[in-house]
Order: sequence, then structure tokens, then C-alpha cells
Amino acid sequence: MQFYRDTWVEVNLDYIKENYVNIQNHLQGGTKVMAIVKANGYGHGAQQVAKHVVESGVDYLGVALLDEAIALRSYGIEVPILVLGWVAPEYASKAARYGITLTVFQNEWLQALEETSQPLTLHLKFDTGMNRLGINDENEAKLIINTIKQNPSLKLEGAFSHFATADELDSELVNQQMSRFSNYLSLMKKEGITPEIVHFGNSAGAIRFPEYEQQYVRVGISLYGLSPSEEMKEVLPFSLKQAFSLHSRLTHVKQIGPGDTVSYGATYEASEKEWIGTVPIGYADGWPRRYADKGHVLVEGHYCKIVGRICMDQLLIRLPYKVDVGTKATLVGEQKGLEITVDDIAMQNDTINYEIPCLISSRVPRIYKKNNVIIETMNQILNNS
Ligand code: PMH
Repeated sequence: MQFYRDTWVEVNLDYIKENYVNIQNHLQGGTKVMAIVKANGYGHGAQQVAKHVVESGVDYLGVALLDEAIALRSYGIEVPILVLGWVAPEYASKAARYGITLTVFQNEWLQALEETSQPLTLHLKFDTGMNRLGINDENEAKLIINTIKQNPSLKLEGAFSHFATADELDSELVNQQMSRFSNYLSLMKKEGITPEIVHFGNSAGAIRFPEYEQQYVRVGISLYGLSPSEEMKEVLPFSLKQAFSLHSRLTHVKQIGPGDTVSYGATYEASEKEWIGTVPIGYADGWPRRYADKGHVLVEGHYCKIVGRICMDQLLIRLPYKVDVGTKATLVGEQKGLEITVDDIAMQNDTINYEIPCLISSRVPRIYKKNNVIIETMNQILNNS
């Protein structure tokens, strides 16, 4: 094993495949899953997740940054990759060279393009209500389409939009967005362009509107086995399996007495004789400092309260009894029938599940399991895998 610290993330690749297959089977009319692996695969590891989903049948990937797309190419991923974010026009030729698809929504962007020797594949992004990125004006749409038509090295392959509220069960904006998007698609048709690939749904859209006519849905959070929102848990047509877990091992165990305090600021004071364990994970690993208030860690199948302040590299827990140094401590995951989920951590930190695995820093090695066997480890500190 190529890491020397006692804290690691485990990614269950079988669960990712199961989530993918369930979503794919749920979709109708030939719609396929574009796997979204931006932000290091939502913290799970973009390369390993990409490789695994491609082996499982995914034939299009989505990322946020050109850098993320190039990293996947360098890793040997050959399927089309769409960059969902804005890429400076001076880097478009780089994208073309790597066969990476870019998102376009500004006419000035097209005009700033330098000559490319290879064709550049583009997807038009329409803003239908998110007001983040995208064309939100018909005249701008016409201008862009005409500019693309005049440039033979540009291949307009796709058109897409993004839902702002598909994870809310009762939202008028979803229908408004759908109708605005279909107006834009009609406009494209009138201008003589029918994109090969239309995509709109994120996880929530894919799960709630499987019949919506589109070639792809861009699926992120549910691929990793997490629900797009709490309210959506009630309408999930299949169960999602959380692929992410986070573990550590106790590096020190000691007994303290009444009046003894723990960690910086001496905020926790023992009222009796207590066993305290040191867990080598801290806020520099992305374990939120504010989690100290209510957080627990599982040790030998017991919920152990985090006591005192979370430090940069370590935190302290109260143990039910003396346990050995080296005993496993689970921060996210299961132990003896008890579980701490990503959703539990998110709720206790007043955030969404998306944020939690993304926050676990590159300092924490990732190990990848298939059939309960480790098939790969990734330690970005030593840059090995
Ligand atoms: N498409 C785009 C353009 C996105 O920004 C995202 C997620 C997805 C698809 C996948 O969505 P899902 O994970 O809900 O399936 N983007 C973000 C974001 O910007 N903040 O949180 C999720």
C-alpha cells in the first residue's frame, strides 16, 4: 500500500456501477448517462471513477475545467469529454488537440478564437433560469449560430441547459425552464441546425423526468450514491448506494481524570475518569472544524463523541472503554450495523451532501475496492497510484 498515514477514503466501485446501471435502466427513449466527474469526481477520484464508469458503459464524461479534462486524457480516458464551464478562447486550440468538447454561449468568445488545425467540438449552453452561464437571449443565439456556421473548423455537436430546482418536488421553475429550452431548440431548428446531442437533466432531472426527450442526462451526485436532496429521497425509484466512506486508526489512547481538559482552548473538561482516543484527521484534511460540536466517530461499533476542538491534523474522541492503538475509527461509513452517512455529516454541518466528499482534501489517500478487494490506491501527496 503506497501511503503511510492512518486515514483514508474508501470508494466502493461496485456501488458506483450499480447506481449507474439503475439510473441508466430508469431512463427512457434511449437517453444515456453522461457521468459528471468534475471536482475530482466529487472528491471520489476523477480518474478512477471515469475509468470505471467507462468500463461499465458510459460513453461521455463531463467536467468543469479544461485542466480536469486534460488530466483525464493524460490518464488514458478516450471517450468524449465535455467541459461544462467557461474556458478562455486562447485555450480552445488546446482543447481541440485533446479532442475535448467545449461549452459556448458568447459570440465574442467565438470571435476571439484563433485558427485551430483540428476541428473544435462545441455544445451550446442555454440559460433557461439558472442565470449562471448560458445564452439568455434569442438574438444572441442567432448571432452565435451564424458565427459557428461560418467557421468550418467548428463542429456544433450539442445543446444543453441546466436545472436550478429539479431536486425540489414542487417548483414552477422546472416547467418554465423546460419550455424556454424547447423554444431555443426550435429556434436552432429554424436556423437550420439540429444538434446531435441535447442534454438537460442533472441527477434530479434524470430521476424525476426519465421520459424527457434528450440524448444524455448529466449525472453527478446520484452516481456516487447520494440523493440530490432530502425531499427527493421519498421519490427515488431505486435505492442509491453511497460509494464513499472515510476511516482512520487511533494513534494514541489515554485516560484522563476529572478537571482535565482536551485540545486547544481547553474547551472540553472531563467530569470523571475518561478514555480519550486521538484520531489522525483534522481540518487540513477537510474535516470541518465546526463538526466538533456534535460529531461522532464509530469505534468498535460505538458512537464516540468528538471532544474538544478539531486540530489541523488530529481530533479527539471519548471512548467507551480502553481500546488499542491502531483500532479502526470510521468517520463516514458502517461499523457493526451502525452507520454515519455523508448526509448525516452534511446535515450536522448545515450543508449539502455534495460538499462533504469534495471537501476531503488531496492529503487523504483514496483506496478503490471492487468485490471487497482493493484494486488501486491513490496518494496525491506522493503522487503515486
Ligand atoms: N451539469 C452541470 C452543468 C452541473 O453544474 C452539475 C452539478 C451537474 C450537471 C450534475 O448535477 P448532479 O450532481 O446534481 O447530478 N453542479 C453542481 C454545482 O455547480 N454545485 O453543485 C452541483
